Amino acid sequence: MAEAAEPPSGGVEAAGGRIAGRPASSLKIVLLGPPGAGKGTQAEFLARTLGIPAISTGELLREGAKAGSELGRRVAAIMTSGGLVDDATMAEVVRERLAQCGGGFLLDGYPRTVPQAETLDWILAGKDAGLDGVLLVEVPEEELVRRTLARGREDDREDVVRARLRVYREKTEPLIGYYGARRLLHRIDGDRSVAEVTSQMLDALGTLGLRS
Ligand code: B4P
Repeated sequence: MAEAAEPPSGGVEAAGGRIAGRPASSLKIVLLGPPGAGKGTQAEFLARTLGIPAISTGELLREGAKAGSELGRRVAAIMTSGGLVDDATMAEVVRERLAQCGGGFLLDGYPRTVPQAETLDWILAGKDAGLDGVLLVEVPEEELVRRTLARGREDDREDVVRARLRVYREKTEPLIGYYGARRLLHRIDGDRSVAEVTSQMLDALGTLGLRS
């Protein structure tokens, strides 16, 4: 079982630095992984380090639900039951948010289905850009259940967490093959301390472009 700890601050590129010969601020990264894998935890630190915005679709939906917006009212029940919000709604949410990004970004929690990945490819093609890498955070199921129950969000009840894991296996896991075939996938052992997971991610980002 991994212990949460402060991420490393030494030896990493500062915002405005370069990664694999490119300005870190131009990187377009996706964080993929099951619920509770630590995507949000890592996204915050990585985004700050690279100088790019972290875009969490879960957070955008929760904000909408809290504010009682039309979108929020539509998605609140789906989220509390552990289901996925429909692809068309998510396309709208992500297209709007990405339109505000000039350079790079870190997407946390999107895409979660193959149609969402196709939508993202389509949005990026319109910007004459493509993804630089996909970091897949892998954690054993019992540790995921332990972490999410300890987190205690509204959708972190055991029955809901198990339902979300089933949805992940059925709808999101196919993305491993989708991005693997495009040589974008980097596997990260998420069952380590927060700092160790961050280090693996920075190492993986340092190899971007070396495999093509
Ligand atoms: P999200 O908000 O994306 O939440 P998550 O996947 O559950 O969590 P995450 O992996 O970010 O884990 P965290 O860092 O918090 O999704 C929520 C819901 O929104 C979805 O179920 C769905 O309904 C909807 N949704 C979102 N995007 C969608 C999309 N694209 N399509 C359709 N629906 C969508 O870490 C978890 C806990 O572990 C924390 O308490 C943390 O402190 C701890 N932790 C983290 N790293 C650790 C480590 N290394 N060791 C020990 N503990 C650690």
